[in-house]
Parts: sequence; C-alpha cells; structure tokens
Amino acid sequence: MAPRIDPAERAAFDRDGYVIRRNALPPELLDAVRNEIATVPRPVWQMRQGQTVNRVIPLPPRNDGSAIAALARWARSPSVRDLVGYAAGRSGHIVTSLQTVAVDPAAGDADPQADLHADTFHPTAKFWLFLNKVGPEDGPFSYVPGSHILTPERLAWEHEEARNAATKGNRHHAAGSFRLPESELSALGYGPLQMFPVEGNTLVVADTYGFHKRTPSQVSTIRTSLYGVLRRNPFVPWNGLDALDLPVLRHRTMRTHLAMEDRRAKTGKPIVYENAGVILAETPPKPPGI
Ligand SMILES: O=C(O)CCC(=O)C(=O)O
Ligand SMILES: [Fe+2]
Repeated sequence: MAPRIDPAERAAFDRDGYVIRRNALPPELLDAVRNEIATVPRPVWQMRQGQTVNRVIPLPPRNDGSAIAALARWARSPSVRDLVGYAAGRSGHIVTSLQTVAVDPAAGDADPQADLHADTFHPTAKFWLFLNKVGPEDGPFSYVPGSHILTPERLAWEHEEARNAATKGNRHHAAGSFRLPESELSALGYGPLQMFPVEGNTLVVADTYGFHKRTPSQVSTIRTSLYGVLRRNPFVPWNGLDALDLPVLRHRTMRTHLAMEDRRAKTGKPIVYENAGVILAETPPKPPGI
C-alpha cells in the first residue's frame, strides 16, 4: 500500500502513528454537510457511557442526492481509503458513519474512552473528519506519538497483561483493550501523550494500537465527525479481499447491526445502541435516567 500514500503523510504516519490532514473537504461540500446536519433530522442510535453520549447516524445506503451521501463518497475516495488501510496495516471494509459525542460532566461517571488505552493488540485504524472546531475544552482526541511502534518493552508488557488482564477488575482491560496509566508510558519507551485540538474540516487518521484517549471535557460540549473504523482479523493471511466491502454489503453492515439492536430491544434483551428516533444529530441528550 505504501506507494499509494502521499509521501509526507506516509512519513508522518510511520513516525507518529497518526496523520492530520487540514482542509480535508472541498469548502462547498463542507458547507453543504454542516448545513444538512444542522437542519435535516436523520435516524439516530445512541449509547451512554457515564457522562458521555455517543451517537451513530448511519450514512444513506445509496446516492439520494444529500450532502451526507456526497460525504460518504468522499470517504470511499482513494486518498482516504488508502491512508486508512495503510494505518490499519491492511485494507478492507471501513465501517463509516456520522458520529456525535456529547459530554456533560455533570451527567455521570467518567467516560471509559477517557482512560489512556490501546484498542486491541494489533494495528487497527480509526478516522475522524471533525466538521467543526474541537477546542481543548471540547474533548479532543489525544495520542502518544510513536506508540504504534512495538518496542521490546511494549511486547513484554502486552505479554504480561495478556496473562493477567482478566483478573485486573477493569471490564475494558479484560476484553483486550488494555488500559495504561500515563505515568508508565516512559517505561515502555514512549514519550508523553499529546492532545489534538483541531480546526473544523480536519481529518485525523490513527493506528489505535497506539495509546490514545478522548480528552475529558470540563464543560458541556458536543463534537461531530464523520467516523470510520477499519479493524480486520489479524490472522487472515491476505490483504484486501473483504466480503463486507462488496458493494451489495458495504452499505448495509451498520444498518443491519442497528436493526438487530432494535429487535433485541423489543424483546427486552440487553443492547448497546438504543434507537433515539429521527432527530437532529446535535440535539442535546436527555439526562441519564429520563
Ligand atoms: O473519540 C475519541 O477522541 C477517542 C475515542 C476512542 O478511544 C476510540 O474511538 O477508540
Ligand atoms: Fe480507543
């Protein structure tokens, strides 16, 4: 994949584990997308994690003439897809949706994504195209530059954690998304955590095997992005060739998953994402328990 990546972005990724691309969308598309998000209600699913409400707004399955459909096409363009594939170490289906993250510090416990962590034990990529400015108070993404690189200390740590994670009392750690106190970064050969406040229209692509977190917000705030995840089975011995990326399937994976959640909810089974109806993406969430 390397020859297909812009050389400056490739060098930045190889060194840091992330790439930041400013002014990612053409200005007309950015304006149209912002305008549509502010005025056109869409089907929304959401999950509360403590003080944070995470919303998923699926992209339209076909070109319905909307600005969001044009945004979905942009996300499939080679300059985005190749970079995300390179960051994940392999190409394949990028599960993409609109995401809003609403934080109200008064509304609950700490957000588990605000603990420093690696998503899993192998390279895997996420991207955020932040549509509006994300200031230091707005819960920006934070990353430890270079922590996508497997140092001998990191390898030993992964091995040790893998042996005892299940008994450490943290659900996310036990599930394989290992948590790390910031004070232990230097023992693994890494430098300090860095926070990335961004201007609107900034694309951030990161290998989330590197240590990262959402910066906790001290104020009530909402962050909207186009969000994508490329996480493949690391034991599949080929690159590309992902059945979920076939045109008939790729628009449906998210919707099928959410429709299943709805069916589970109807029968009283536990769910992760609840159906929030057809609303504006940035509607302030109801306080917990209402
Ligand atoms: O939303 C963020 O800034 C980071 C959240 C996170 O850890 C993730 O999506 O893996
Ligand atoms: Fe994460």
